[in-house]
Amino acid sequence: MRLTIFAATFAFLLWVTPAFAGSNPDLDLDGVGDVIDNCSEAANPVQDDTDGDNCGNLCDANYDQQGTVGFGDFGAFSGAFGTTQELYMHVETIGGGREVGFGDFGFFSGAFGTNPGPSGTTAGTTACP
Ligand SMILES: [Ca+2]
Ligand SMILES: [Ca+2]
Ligand SMILES: [Ca+2]
Ligand SMILES: [Ca+2]
Repeated sequence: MRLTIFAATFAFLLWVTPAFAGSNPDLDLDGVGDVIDNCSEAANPVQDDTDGDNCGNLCDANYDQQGTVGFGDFGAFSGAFGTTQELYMHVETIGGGREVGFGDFGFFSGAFGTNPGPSGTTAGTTACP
């Protein structure tokens, strides 16, 4: 029974995904169309957005929502290193259960001095342009 439901769900997704993608391009190929993708240039099928600014965790190192990613954000990230706070996880982990680590720091350092995003859901906003 469970296998039947799984097979039916899988078949449905196979059927629905290309149809949806056709009307909504998916630049990062994560299955979430650009206009509803909270990180439109980073594959994040789970769409985690811990601080709720419509900019997904995978492209949002702007924790204080002020300007570009800066020293205030660095202080926050440093304090979260080694903890399990999802806000600071910039490498998607399906199922969770890990700590903020060097992979996340790699993203953070690359994002320093830049704006978060881009997000398909917040075009033109300050928090996630
Ligand atoms: Ca996408
Ligand atoms: Ca994405
Ligand atoms: Ca966010
Ligand atoms: Ca943010």
